[in-house]
Amino acid sequence: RKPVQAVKDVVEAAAEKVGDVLNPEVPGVPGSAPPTVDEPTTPHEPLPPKKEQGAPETRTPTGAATGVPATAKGQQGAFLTTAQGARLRDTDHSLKAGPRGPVLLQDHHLREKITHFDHERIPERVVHARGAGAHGVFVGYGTAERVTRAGFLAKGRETPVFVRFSTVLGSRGSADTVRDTRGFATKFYTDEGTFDLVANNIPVFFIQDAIKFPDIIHAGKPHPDREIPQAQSAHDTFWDFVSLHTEAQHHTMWNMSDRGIPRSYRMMEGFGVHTFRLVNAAGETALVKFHWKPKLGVHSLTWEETQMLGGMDPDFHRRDLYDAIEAGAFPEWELGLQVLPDTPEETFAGIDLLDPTKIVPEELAPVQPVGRLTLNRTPTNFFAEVEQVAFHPGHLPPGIDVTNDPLLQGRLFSYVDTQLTRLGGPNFAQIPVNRPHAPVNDMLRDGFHQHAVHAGVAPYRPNSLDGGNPFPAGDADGAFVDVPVTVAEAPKVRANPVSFDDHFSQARLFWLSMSPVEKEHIIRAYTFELGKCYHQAIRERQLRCLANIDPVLCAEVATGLGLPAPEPTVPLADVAPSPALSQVGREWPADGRMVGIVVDPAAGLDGVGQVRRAVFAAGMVPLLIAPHGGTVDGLLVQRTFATARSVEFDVLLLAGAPAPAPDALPARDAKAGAAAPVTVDPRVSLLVEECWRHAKAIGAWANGVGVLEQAGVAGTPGVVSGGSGLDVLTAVQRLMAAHRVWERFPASVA
Ligand code: HDE
Repeated sequence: RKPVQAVKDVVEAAAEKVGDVLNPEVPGVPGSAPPTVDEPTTPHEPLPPKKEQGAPETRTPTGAATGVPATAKGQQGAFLTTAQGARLRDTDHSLKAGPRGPVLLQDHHLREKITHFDHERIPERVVHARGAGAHGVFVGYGTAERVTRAGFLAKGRETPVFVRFSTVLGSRGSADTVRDTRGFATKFYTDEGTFDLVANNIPVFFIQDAIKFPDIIHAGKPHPDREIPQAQSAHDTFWDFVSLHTEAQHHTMWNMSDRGIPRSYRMMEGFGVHTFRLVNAAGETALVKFHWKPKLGVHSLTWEETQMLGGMDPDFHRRDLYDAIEAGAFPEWELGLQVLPDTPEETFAGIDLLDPTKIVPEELAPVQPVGRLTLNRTPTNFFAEVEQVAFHPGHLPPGIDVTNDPLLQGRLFSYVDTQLTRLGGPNFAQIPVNRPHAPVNDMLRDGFHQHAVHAGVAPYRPNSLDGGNPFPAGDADGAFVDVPVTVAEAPKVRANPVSFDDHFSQARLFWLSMSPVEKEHIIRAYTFELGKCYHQAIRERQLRCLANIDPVLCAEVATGLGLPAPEPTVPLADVAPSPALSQVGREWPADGRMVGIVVDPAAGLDGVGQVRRAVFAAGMVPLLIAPHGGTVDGLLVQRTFATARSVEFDVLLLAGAPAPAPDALPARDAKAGAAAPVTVDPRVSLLVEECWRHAKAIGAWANGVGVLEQAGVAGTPGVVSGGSGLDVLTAVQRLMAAHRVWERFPASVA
């Protein structure tokens, strides 16, 4: 039995008993309530670490041998000390010449405390500043042995990992649900050295050569004069650049699609973007594209949900990730490989594999699963782990090598370079979260923030004084393999291969692969974003790009902008759609989804306890919504009508029809002076209206059915009522497999 599964079982068992894993403070249930916090008058032991948060690589070592008590965590202990360990008598008053006198320069504690505080911030990442991370484990399937010697892919091999998800454009405090590309960077602590798969949730990039990176980022970041807008692409400089720099059109199309607004980090694909080269034990090579496939499927928010969340819960994705992990609904992905023959041309089915603006459709080269990633532990300290983690596409284990993709080549320089500023020197690999789990025996010495105490006198090779150590490894010792590819004899130029000039065919392929509702969303996104530009010339130029992608898309966006649709300037590409690119039309497990359950204490909670247990058993998370906090019929209330908002739930169940509370906002009907009496609390009606508008499944039983009537949604697609609570849940679960009730969205294009 895998430890991950065991943990999940324990959490689920506790959930059964406790009734709610997200709010474990149920009085009287052993282990559910957090330890009581003593009054802060006498020294006492610190609170124990949270369950399942033992991270050997990030903690102060503990145990008898070290003399550090098991409860020690970072700098904690019973008594406050200075940074040098001297116990302090007072940390609330500066040392002064009398109670009304000036502060004395000799107050070393004041100066230490303030000085350290003054330097608490480090520069945020120049891109991908906003992110969230978690620990987990990767288990290989053994299916990749034929193509790579990388040991962590061996059957059953478990490798600890740390993953950081991010948005690209916003600063550290920006909202999670903005329209943007998402980062999906994974650090595999393999026993052959760290492997960083620094991926995105979009398989192509804006540019083909790293030298353009400052250009696209300067264009996407806030305008230099007013520093707005934050974390947005809906502005002039972004569209100015992408309309002039047409190789960006494919990536931009993905951003304008539902992929740009994921429902959750747990429901995103990941892509290595570049083609990498694999080498097996026999020295044979293959080209490869890396894919992460989420167990829960690929799902998105609606545009209106993202807007609402920006205000109501800017931390939505971060919270979603941590809540899911702490609830035991561990997010999972399969790592998959598209294996492509390593030919001298480095092309596949006419697609240039060195061009990072191109995908290889899965229908042409299937994604073959080689292992499973499970995230099962939240960080202990956000700064220490998530902020200080340092990824680098050049951190590769033996068996994986780079190609000449000019975007990848530039990245190989950039990632170390940026850490020198961000983490303050060359020793960032010694920061706990960055420490390899493979033994390190380098000859790198000194520098800022050197934590190692290197023994020996000869950090150079060859030497005789340290016994000749360290020795270079050979093939038999698992040395890294630089695949000896032939470098073509060619003139030194600043130029791209001609194949890189095709900027529109795959944007068209993506567009043609979308379902009508997804096409509608793309049209609306372009119309919104271009509508936010101030300069007409930029809108017109982008319409000319769209004309080269698809005339229907172009015409629809032009209509929305009130502009004429231009004619294409290049022939439309003759491409076959790739159904794998669509998010609509498949079925997925509903695990880890949030199920809001509205109850009416006045009418009793008949059947609600049973439904909650069934929701847990199905791996989902129930949240009870009641007029007030506390408990209702012994069940814990997680959300009140004041704190619940539809955007938090994937599905809404109505077990009652609570009457309007005296403090409720006036209902629409009341404002309009309509004759129909308002019998349901308007905040509940609003929940229903919003869930309906966002095409979420809605179910009601008992009195709850009355709410559907009041909201005018009874009998419409995706709204289930009648029978017992369990019958309704079963019907709703069936609907959830498609993620949304797609037919509720209007679609003007075929
Ligand atoms: Fe990055 N990128 N990038 N990038 N990137 C960074 O490194 C860069 C690119 C990606 O959670 C920076 O440590 C260049 C593609 C992720 O810590 C920086 C180019 C892909 C993250 C950098 C690219 C990515 C970064 C900023 C063009 C998808 C967040 C802070 C050649 C395959 C990692 C840092 C984390 C972060 C440079 C393009 C993914 C400046 C020069 C393509 C997920 O080094």
